[in-house]
Amino acid sequence: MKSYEVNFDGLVGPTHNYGGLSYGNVASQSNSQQSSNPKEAALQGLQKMKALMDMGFVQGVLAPQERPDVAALRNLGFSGSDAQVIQQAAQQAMPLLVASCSASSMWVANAATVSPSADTADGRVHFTAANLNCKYHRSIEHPTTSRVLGAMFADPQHFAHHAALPAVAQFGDEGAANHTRFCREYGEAGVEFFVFGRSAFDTRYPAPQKYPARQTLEASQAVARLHGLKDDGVVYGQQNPAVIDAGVFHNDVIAVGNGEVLFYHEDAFLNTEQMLGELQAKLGKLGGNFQSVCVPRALVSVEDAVRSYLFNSQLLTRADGSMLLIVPEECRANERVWRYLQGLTASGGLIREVKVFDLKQSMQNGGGPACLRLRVALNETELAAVNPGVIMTAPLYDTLTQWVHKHYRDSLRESDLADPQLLLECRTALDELTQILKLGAVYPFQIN
Ligand code: SUG
Repeated sequence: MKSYEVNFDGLVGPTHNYGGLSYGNVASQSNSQQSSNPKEAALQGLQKMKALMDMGFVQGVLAPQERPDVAALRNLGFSGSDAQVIQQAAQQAMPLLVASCSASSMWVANAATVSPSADTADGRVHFTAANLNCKYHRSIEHPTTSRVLGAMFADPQHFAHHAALPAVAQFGDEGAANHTRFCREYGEAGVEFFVFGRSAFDTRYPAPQKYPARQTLEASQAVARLHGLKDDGVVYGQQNPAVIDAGVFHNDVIAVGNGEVLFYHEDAFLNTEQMLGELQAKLGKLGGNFQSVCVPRALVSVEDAVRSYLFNSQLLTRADGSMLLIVPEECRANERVWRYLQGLTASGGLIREVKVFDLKQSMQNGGGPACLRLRVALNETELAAVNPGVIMTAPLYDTLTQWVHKHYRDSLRESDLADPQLLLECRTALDELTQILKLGAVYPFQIN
């Protein structure tokens, strides 16, 4: 049976802004308080989706969340009408209003961890929503994420959904950003590679000194158990704590994998040789041939990797079996990274082509091409069971583009977040969106 890796990209929400909310994420911190352009952000994302669809890849779309999150503000003690809740928060606790307005759900690589049916004990595709416990503004995403994923992958015969792990730091889980799957064909059993930043219970594992390690080993192990993965189909690897302290807050900022290939930076992991050996042995048992492409620090420093987001790229298999790398414009702007990429494609190796996308609005908050997509490997039957409203087509692209032009502002600053009109604009836009994507009622304002 034919199988696909479908990229579901997060549609940027109408409140996209630069809140400086993510300690340890260099871009988020350094662009704090800049004026954002939500319309441009959403259009940049849509253009990437359209380009991949035009290249022949199956592309999906994942809806943004209701922001400002008035219910979250009510949980923190603000009361009255929705407009009063926002007004009180603006007067008494602006950081909480900013957090409740973040459009961070666009980075859907953090929405969930997904295991394809070929890997799981019950032969269904499993999803565990990420608790995103490290940052308050992200920790409020998972209830709506679960509803949206439930509306997209609704058929219980093919899809199993797990609630987010317990909301404590010991089970900090950031989803697919720290999860990669290696396989021969997407529909065949593969090896799922979970990368963690620290252990919550075992002091033998080192931890970063400066910035938080967002993913724990225990969270990754719990997800593997929930999904019914076999020990032979799982490898755990630890991120090098030094790179977390250099701004690598998720593993997808320093490594990316696809098919049988891992593309990574020399400094990305601890015990790299042992880990690569395990990946090779386990994929080998499944008949696969694990291959790795290491980028040496002598050619690209960790700092250049973080600045350019070289590894936050999408590594895609083309029809002829060769690979294509989708990178952000910032890679072309960095002389050393661009030279490396030109050498890489000219070398006749696995990665033959590089395509550049302008995703500046998202990049300024630390979200590159790979952050914006959630990969779901599906066989033909499963693909047919996905809600067809969320699969990108030329008419859907046109409809979504018009929808963005109709509803989005082209400038947003912190002071605009207190405008009660913004809430109404967002709800009107999202209500229309649920009809366009045929999601049913998924937002708090539609349910309560
Ligand atoms: O969680 N930035 C996100 C970026 C997530 C990137 N995702 C992956 N690497 N997969 C984060 O740090 C910044 C929001 C702000 O500052 O306004 C933010 O949440």
